[in-house]
Amino acid sequence: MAEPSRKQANTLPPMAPPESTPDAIGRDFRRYLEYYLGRYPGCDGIYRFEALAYTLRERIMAHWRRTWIEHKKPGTRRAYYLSLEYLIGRSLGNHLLNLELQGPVREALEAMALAMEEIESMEPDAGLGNGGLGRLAACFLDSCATQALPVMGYGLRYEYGMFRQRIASGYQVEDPDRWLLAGHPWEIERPEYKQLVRFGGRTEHGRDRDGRFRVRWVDTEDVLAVPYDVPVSGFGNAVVNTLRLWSASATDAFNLKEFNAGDYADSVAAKNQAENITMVLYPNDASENGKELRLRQQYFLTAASLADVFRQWGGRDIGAFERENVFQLNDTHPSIAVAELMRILLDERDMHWEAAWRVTTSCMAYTNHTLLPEALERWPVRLFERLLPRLLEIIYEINRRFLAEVRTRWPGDVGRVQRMSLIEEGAKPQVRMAWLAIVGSFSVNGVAALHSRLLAEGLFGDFHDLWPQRFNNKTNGVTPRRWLAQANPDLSALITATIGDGWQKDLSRLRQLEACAGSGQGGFRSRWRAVRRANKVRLAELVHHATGVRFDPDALFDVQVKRMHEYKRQLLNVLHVIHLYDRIHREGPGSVVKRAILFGGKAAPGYARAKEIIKLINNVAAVVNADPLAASRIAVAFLPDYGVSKMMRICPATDLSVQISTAGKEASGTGNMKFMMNGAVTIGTYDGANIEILDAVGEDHFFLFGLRAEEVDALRGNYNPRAFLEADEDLARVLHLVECNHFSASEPGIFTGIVDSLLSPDDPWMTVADFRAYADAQRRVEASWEDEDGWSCSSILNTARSGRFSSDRTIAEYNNDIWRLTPIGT
Ligand code: 26W
Repeated sequence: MAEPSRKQANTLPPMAPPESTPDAIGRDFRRYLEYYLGRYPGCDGIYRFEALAYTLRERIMAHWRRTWIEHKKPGTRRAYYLSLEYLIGRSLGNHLLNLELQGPVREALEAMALAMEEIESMEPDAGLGNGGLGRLAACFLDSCATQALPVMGYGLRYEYGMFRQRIASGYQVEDPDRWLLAGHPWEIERPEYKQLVRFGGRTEHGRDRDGRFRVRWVDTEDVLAVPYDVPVSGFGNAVVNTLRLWSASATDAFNLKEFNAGDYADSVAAKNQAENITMVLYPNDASENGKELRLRQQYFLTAASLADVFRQWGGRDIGAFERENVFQLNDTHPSIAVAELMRILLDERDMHWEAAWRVTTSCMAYTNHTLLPEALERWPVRLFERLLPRLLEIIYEINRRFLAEVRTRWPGDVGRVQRMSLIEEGAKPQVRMAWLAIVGSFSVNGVAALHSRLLAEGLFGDFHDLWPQRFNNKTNGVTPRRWLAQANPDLSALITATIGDGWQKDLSRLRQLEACAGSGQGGFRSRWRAVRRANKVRLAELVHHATGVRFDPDALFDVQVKRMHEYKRQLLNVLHVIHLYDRIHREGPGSVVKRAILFGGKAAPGYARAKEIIKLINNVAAVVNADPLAASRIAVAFLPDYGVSKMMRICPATDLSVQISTAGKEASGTGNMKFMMNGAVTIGTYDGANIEILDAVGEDHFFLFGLRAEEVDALRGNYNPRAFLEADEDLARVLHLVECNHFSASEPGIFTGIVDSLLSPDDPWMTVADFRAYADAQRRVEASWEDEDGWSCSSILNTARSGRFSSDRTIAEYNNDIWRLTPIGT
């Protein structure tokens, strides 16, 4: 009689968390270290990290269970964030902050002569994402938990995260990131909730006993999806939400076959193919590569997650499903969810098309993260047919009905029907995933005001004509817990001492710092400077350790860190560095301010031009740093392996945040917000969220330059970079230095491709067109920097006015306009 006793056991309340006195924490830490891990306090640091993580996890568990019980209460509406990427970084310090355990843990460790920061630094970054989109997902989870919203994240548990970047002879080299090897103490495997995901096979059409049309998807190759749960703690509210990551595992059918000696090798190969699905994160940022394995990943995440939601829904009335469930699609990567939800409702829940479509389009919401055409996902119909035959049938039917609607609205407009079709016709027909996401969603949003406007006017214009009310903007944000409280503890302490606690949960309170920006504020500005200088010393140590380049903490720290991409225009930045070098030689070292220029970012392994740009940065750095005259004023470094943890050291130490994308290309940017929050001043184009940052801080505290999006568009077609070259001697000298191999003496000609691209009338990024404006804006930076108090005032005002860029504000907007969830426990 297992069942009754299990039921009874289920009614037992969760255990209370263990005590959190320094004594209790110290005891548990040693218990884990010595009894569980079999190590001693003087062991390798990674085990001290693990023991501390387990000690903390025990203190999370009861909150986690309580939160779960709240989520499961009947009638609770929940949201699911579907994302192929979560760039979480380290978790230990974040949980310590959120659980308010920094004090007792530090004390417990000090009693053993151990340093908390040292242990924190042992944790490997969970690099399950590429860049902005993945980090945004992580910030959003933090804000959802902090606002006690019943939101669950679904993602993939990649064995290999984002590759590690090394620099050898100036070139990027990629090493695999086997982040799980060191152990992942935060996750809990839940094989009891595994799901079967089907691929391949064929469909059978027929009628059931009641004469209803039925489709069966048969002869499939199945893969198991095993969930691993990762806790997401809220700040100071005892809420712990769940990030559920799926891992692919072969079914028992494969395992049985292994015993069959005859085709042992084949069956192991098949098993490997199944388990390959979650082996590696695709390192492409902003260009799709159409690989079959990637589509498998997308369907695997989507199917497993939807199946998990329906497992929890159980036999309840499907009519209530749309009231209690909403899915947020993080870009088109999981947009097959539209067709998969239809498949479940039609084939497994016996619904009619119209009712199923109503449910689907009431549950799905889609966020777009890029306007770049090369990033728009399209999958060959042939591939879909082979891999997901039932889903392709459903997409065809969605399209048939949708196009009928378009024809009714615009009779005879054949062009429009072709443009809006979910299927792009041609020699190789393709499924347009963004169109599928729009047609299947009740909400479509961009991630900054300009981006959302450009979507509605351009890329999604036809759809905006049809359904204007579907479109909305949700300007991105970043979590102030990680990006200010945790990354910049000294500045946080100064802020708290000045305006009190509470800003961590209500960042708009930072506005109270405005009063301290002016003179005569009891030395606030000099305390502000002292904290920032200490941060710069720490960053200089990191840079020196990693690159050998010495940064003077009194220099202007001029920083551009982000994925390497032509549209982000690291090239424009290098051209300016060369211009400074040239100025020092022409006008003398006194003509420029002391600057430390930092670059960092990974290039997609297949993106040759981005890799050449890394090489150029490194070569320019080598020449400048080795030149005594130049090195007396400027230092240049490329910091390898830029990621979340590095950014936590970089943004508190940055004076000048470089955000110089070609206008109209950067959907939002989120690094720009982290810098602003920490008191950096931005030099930037009128693009993405820069526009809103400028609006918040005011033009006196932001260095704006360059072409606007409309001007970039207007210039296209008659862009003549050589004319800019002829009109600008500074620019001509800079390009000449590159061309004449001044930075590539031992490898002549390696930068010819870069120079040609800059001088091509077809250069989509129009780098040369913005050179003069950028150099002039940097002159204004120099003048401002020389006024120490004026600069500090701008720095303080940037922090003070950054409240709007908290992801708490963003999530509140998602909740008010899209999700409509009620916080738990209220
Ligand atoms: C299919 C390959 C692929 C992979 C990733 C295409 C596109 C992407 C992402 C859209 C790239 C990305 O991370 N976009 C960034 O999203 C951030 C969060 O919204 C924005 O702040 C950045 O501006 C945007 O580039």
